[in-house]
Amino acid sequence: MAIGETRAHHEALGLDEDDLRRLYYHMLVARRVDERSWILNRQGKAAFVISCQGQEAAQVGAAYNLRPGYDYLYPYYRDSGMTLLLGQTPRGQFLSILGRAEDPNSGGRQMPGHFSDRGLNIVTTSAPVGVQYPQATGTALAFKMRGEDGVALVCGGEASTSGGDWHEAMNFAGIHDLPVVFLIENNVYSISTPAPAQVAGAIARRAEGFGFPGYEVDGNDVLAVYEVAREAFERARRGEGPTLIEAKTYRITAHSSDDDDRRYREREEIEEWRLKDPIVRFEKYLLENGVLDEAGRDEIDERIKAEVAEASAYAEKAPFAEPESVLTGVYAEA
Ligand SMILES: Cc1ncc(C[n+]2csc(CCOP(=O)(O)OP(=O)(O)O)c2C)c(N)n1
Ligand SMILES: [Mg+2]
Repeated sequence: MAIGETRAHHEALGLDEDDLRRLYYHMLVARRVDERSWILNRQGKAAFVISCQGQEAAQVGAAYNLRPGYDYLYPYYRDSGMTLLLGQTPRGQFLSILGRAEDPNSGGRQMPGHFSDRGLNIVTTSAPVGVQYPQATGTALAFKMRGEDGVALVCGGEASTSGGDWHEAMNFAGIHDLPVVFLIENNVYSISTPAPAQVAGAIARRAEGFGFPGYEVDGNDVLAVYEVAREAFERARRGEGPTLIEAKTYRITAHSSDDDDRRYREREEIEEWRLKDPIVRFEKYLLENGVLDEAGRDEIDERIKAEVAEASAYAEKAPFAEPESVLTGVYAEA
């Protein structure tokens, strides 16, 4: 995929300046919510944090193709950039991270990162890595059987492609030409295991073995991801079947708030990737192409900071679930 650093790239994609500002805003809001979550963790308020940092372009670029509430999203635990773009809020994120009753995903019952929203067709993942793939494929089959043009977008890390569920879902989707887009966010690590010790060969090329196309894309270039994902969504809507996208990116933080990444990777490696930070890079594109000036950029940043501060303060004050409600949502109620 060519990397578009010229104005021609978004114009060729038919994106206007409002689209670009929306993409930028959602990448930045995801980053700022994430940063604030680590502070809450270090303050002893949030038990566990799992980050999207570094993967915002892959997430927002791909999810920009979804029609909220019509298409389905099967995200994985890092995909807050996607869920915020679809309409979840920073407030909801903090309510979830702090385990409050008002958490929109599960009322404070699930681990953070288990995004779920009926109205937005966001289906929660389960904790075992990779189980979302056959589920998304089933949704794609339902769309096809009903004659609807919906698409299921399903996401995971590179290590999830080592599991049987991924291969079975890919095979089934290929056989039945299902409208599903598989997005692999290859962030180089699976907790402490580097990608070469996890994956042999190129993930994108595996699609060929299942009878449909696979593309590798620079996952830190939001427009490049949007472009390749758009082709995949259009193909799915035309009834031509699935597509696999491998977005090459990098996990900037440790795996989660519970591991010390100094034990398995060099600081220099992180610094090298920070130079390719997807948000800095897109900001440069917007400034160079006159979509934003520095005042406009600062205005967005200030707005987000205020929104994040308000959302986090709100969640800190919000009540926990009543103990009596512990079984709510666990068993079907007559
Ligand atoms: C079946 C299964 N095995 C192991 C784990 C523990 N685990 C949780 S996340 C993770 C790493 C997954 O790496 P990757 O798919 O590359 O996603 P990333 O966290 O890098 O975004 C592992 C091994 C699990 N949850 N489920
Ligand atoms: Mg990974």
